[in-house]
Amino acid sequence: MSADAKILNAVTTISVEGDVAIVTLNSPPVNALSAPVREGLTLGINAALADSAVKSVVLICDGRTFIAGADITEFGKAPVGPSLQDVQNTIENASKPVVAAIHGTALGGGLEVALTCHYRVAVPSAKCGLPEVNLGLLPGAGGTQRLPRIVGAAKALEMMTTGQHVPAKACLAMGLVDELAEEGKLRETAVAFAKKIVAEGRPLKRVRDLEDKVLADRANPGLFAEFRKANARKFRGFMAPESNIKCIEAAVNLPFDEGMAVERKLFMELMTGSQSAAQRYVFFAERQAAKIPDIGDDVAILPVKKVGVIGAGTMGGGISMNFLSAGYAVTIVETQQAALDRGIATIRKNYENTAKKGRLTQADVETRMGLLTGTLALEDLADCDLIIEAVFENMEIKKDVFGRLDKIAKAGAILASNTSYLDVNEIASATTRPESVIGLHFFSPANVMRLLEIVRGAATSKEVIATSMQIGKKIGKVAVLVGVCPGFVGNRILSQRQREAQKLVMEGAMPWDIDRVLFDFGFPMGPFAMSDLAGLDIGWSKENSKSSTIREVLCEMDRRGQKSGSGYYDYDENRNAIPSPVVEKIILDFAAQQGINRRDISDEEILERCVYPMINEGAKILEEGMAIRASDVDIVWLNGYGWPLYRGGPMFYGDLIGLPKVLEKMKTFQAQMGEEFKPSALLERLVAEGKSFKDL
Ligand code: 3H9
Repeated sequence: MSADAKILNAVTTISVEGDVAIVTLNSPPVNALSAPVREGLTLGINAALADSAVKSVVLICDGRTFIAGADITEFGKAPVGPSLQDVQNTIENASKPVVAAIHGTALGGGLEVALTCHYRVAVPSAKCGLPEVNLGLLPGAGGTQRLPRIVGAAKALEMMTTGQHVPAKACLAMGLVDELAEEGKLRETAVAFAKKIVAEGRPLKRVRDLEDKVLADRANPGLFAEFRKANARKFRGFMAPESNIKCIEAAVNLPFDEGMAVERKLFMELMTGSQSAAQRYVFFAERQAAKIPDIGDDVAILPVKKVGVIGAGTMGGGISMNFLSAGYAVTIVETQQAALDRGIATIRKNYENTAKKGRLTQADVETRMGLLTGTLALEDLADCDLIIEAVFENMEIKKDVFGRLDKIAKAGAILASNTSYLDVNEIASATTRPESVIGLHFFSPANVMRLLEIVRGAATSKEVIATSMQIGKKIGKVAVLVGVCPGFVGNRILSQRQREAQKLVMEGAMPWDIDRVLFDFGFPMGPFAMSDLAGLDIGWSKENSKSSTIREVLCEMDRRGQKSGSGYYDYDENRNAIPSPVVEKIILDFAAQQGINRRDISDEEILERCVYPMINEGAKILEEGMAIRASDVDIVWLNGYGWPLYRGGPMFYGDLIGLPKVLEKMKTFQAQMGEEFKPSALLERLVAEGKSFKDL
């Protein structure tokens, strides 16, 4: 705050430099448009207009960012203070030019405020975006009508349906920003710019009055149909992208005020719907997952520079790529030279494929590969700060590796297992330093999937946990802390769904019925299509195969999934899955052999049988303290297993449909089919108390 600044309210000051008034907002953490910020903006602009010595106004923010949007925590509550629209009208209709000075991010309502300013100046590191779509919304403060008027429909479609944060340079190129300031010199540049436009007598440029871009778009009616078609798969199930598109269509085809009415109507529809509620919940849930109640900021973070990875297979290679991409030196260990060479070649090939798509430069590829060392000697991991084991999923092998690591690794090194199922405490018992042992469960493909389950052993130290959480963030993962139990959170819940899917197939459904129901629910694919993709022969061997399950029979017939051309499905030359009469016959034969009277199974039953036991298992996980909070379970399923974002995760979904309904169905299934459906004590308790998971 400059010395002569006048305080307008708790978050706003105004100062005058020459004939430029500078209105500064300071509302940490992200200057969101809360009631005090809206009030401060109104006071600031009005004070500047009332001061006859002032000829122009700069709107700037203190702290890490320009206004990052509406205050999401206010959504659904009774409105307080001036409305955002009133604030925007005050700015846009001001008789003196208002310049937005942007650093950090101008997002959502923040960019919409900047769009009511007459000009925009930004530092190169700044980014602008309308990310409402990611909250299941659309920009509801005129952004849908103003953005197309300034950048055209094509760019608006891209920005608003992806929510991307566009760098200032690109904003300058598309006219969204009028001038770039040197980094660190935003305030003086914006003030100089404001003086310049006054001196040059430039008009008060109101974006709402711009017409040339939308007129040009009106001449291209195919634009919207093509965009919808090109993105149909990506937008499947989501309501917000289509509503955003409709608003941009309105901007192109209707006068401003009519377009605003369309925006308002569609915004309210989304805002009151369950999809946006789910997506807003996920926004906070992701941030919440990073917070561990018994680990405060005072816990020391261990220095990690060098990473060792044991195993150069698909998993070890993918794990290594995460670290190489984030700039860590990685040593990867294999037992055979050929396997090591193959692993390293695959890493290079993956990077080169990314480079071919233009998402990396060849120099980036070389930098990353330059950080990688391959070796056959475990001893070469002696100077690593973090060692991740990704060997075969077998307790004896893992214990042997950890026993050897214990003798090799330097004191204080973090020893991590990528086990997806095994007991991390037992693995730790093979060392003399269980406090340094932790589970880091990556999901395949490990260089792509966002989820990282961090498994806290009984003795794992707080420093090791805090460091692992931070590393997860650095390598771009969503890290969730879980406890030691078979399958941890993700696979433990998955096993419920898999069990029911297999049972349903015997009872009367076909794999494609189950896949269709789960696909329609919003999963990218159902369990059988997934098995075909992953390969039915994972963990299968010819010698031990006894035709005792459908999967074994399929593998014995060399129907091992997509890679062998058939599995649960047949595949055409374009890899389209086709229900297989062969598989149908195998299933019917199996059922007949077991004396099962097959019956018609409704889609509703398929969904309830697959999903309710997952919710129930999530409740057991919470009751046992294997996850810190219900939303952590949801984050696992959203980021590791393709749970549809707009349904918020299994626990959110349970709350949405109502826990009494889930409990009642579980009891009915229990009576019909046995103890696999026994309701968890937590579920019973919550229902008895009239509560839901969100109340925990
Ligand atoms: C909108 O604008 C609707 C309008 O069109 C229509 C209105 C009528 N509100 O992410 P971080 C909190 S919709 C409230 O860790 P970073 C966040 O929870 C909005 N709180 O920091 C966290 O709290 P805590 C459109 C918010 O540096 C803290 O700030 N805008 C909001 O990694 C730090 O956040 C968006 O969707 C908010 N809007 O990233 C932008 N934003 O410390 C959403 C953040 O207690 N925000 N918080 O956990 C972001 O994308 C990132 O926060 C940002 C900073 C990039 C800004």
